[in-house]
Amino acid sequence: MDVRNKKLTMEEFLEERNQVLKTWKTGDNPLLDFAVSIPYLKAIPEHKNFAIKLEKAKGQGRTMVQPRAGVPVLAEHIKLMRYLEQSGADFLPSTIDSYTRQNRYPEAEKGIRESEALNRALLNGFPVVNHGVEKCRWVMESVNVPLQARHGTPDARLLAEIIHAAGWTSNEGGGISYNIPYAKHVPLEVSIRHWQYCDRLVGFYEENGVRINREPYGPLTGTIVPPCISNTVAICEALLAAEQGVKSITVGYGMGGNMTQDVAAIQALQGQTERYLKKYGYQDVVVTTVFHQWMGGFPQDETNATALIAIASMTAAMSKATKMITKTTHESIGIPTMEANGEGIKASKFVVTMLKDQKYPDSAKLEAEQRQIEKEVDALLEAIYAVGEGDLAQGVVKAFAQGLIDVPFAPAKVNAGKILPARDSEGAIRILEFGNLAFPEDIKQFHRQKIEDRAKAEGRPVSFQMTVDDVYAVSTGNLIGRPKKN
Ligand code: 8ZB
Repeated sequence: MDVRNKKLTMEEFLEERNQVLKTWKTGDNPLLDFAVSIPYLKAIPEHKNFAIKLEKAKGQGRTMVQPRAGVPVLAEHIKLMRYLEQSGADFLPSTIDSYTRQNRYPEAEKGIRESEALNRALLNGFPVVNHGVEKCRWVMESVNVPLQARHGTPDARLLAEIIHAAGWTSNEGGGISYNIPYAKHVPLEVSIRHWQYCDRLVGFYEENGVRINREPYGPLTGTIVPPCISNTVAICEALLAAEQGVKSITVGYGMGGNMTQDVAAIQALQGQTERYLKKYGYQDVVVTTVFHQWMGGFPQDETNATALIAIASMTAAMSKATKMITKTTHESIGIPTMEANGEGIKASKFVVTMLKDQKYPDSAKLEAEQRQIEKEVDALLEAIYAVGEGDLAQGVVKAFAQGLIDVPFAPAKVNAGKILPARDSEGAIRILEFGNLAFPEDIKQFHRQKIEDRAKAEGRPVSFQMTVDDVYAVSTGNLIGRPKKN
């Protein structure tokens, strides 16, 4: 498959749509006719529209709070959504189960039936495709805040059709961010092409006066990902989405733990995404940001976990991220109970509300960190466009194949997996092994120096052991994986 960063024509889109809607029985539903879905979406009040509410939050400089949550049985899912809204969620998710993410609808069907029979959740999310448009509408009509699908699906075309027709005004994901961390064998050109369809669908709704938000998945593997890597992927997905007509894009970033680097990363992400969109001719896109509370291993102790949630909330609020995705005290165990999820929202919202009028102060150090990230992102994007001979989609495919851009700890075969991150002596995430990453020598030198300084402070050589120690550090209450002193 040859993928180009070019808007699908209406003919291409509609022809493909005919096929997509046939891939599972719930795709054959009159509610999926645009003549039905467009008026339905237009009638949704503004406070339940994801794009509009985000834009408002951006204008106010407020950080909105959103959990992750999803259970297989409809009535239970609605109860969960209502409870989380009551707990203070500004936006609601519906986390989709893993079978749906893999397009394994017969197994999802079985999971729903067994969950109903045993009165116990046997799927790890809400299977939207099997439930179909009508039931997804009920979910939306049962709450008073905007709804979004959150998943990890390389081919989310039918999923996107169903959720948007049901009035869910945001979809998370992207051709890179829902492939590299989530799949092993899906070619990048295939997932990019499928997400072009999802974006084209949103573009079509936008052309018809319906606002719909799209959110590339920022944290990637969630495991000490250097900000330049995740920001570059987010900007690529923003550009790919904008080409298909998307007008509301939320770029994301997963907390690293060094507060200066985290604030710098969010600020760089906001500004650089806007600049690149303008540079490539997309003038009227509203860009917002989402900060993900710590995505790596969590402490088991629930009080420690709450403390980590509070630090994350502080960083998000001070960075002025538009939205924050919350964690819970159950993170180290698995999917949280409804109650634990609500507590995570409450703790998070308490902190962002306390800090709503404060901003992380400008300083030479913050400025330097932001410039560093921007310089690295510029280098990576330049390499991507160069190898794609000006075409972003081609560039992304080839850049991953050559390791010019590389995501640490990712399962996908199409990812080189040669870079190794490690923290510096202040806990900022740097790069220890570059693989074939498209960095010029001066940037590499900066990273080497930072990690050498740490090594010296710890009295040990620079090595892969640092990376290993850093992966586990936060779960033990440390940011940096220092060797134990005896
Ligand atoms: C990449 C996202 C991982 C995070 C949470 C995990 C983890 C996954 C559900 C969920 C509540 C669900 N997560 N599925 N949280 N309900 N069905 O996503 O716990 O934090």
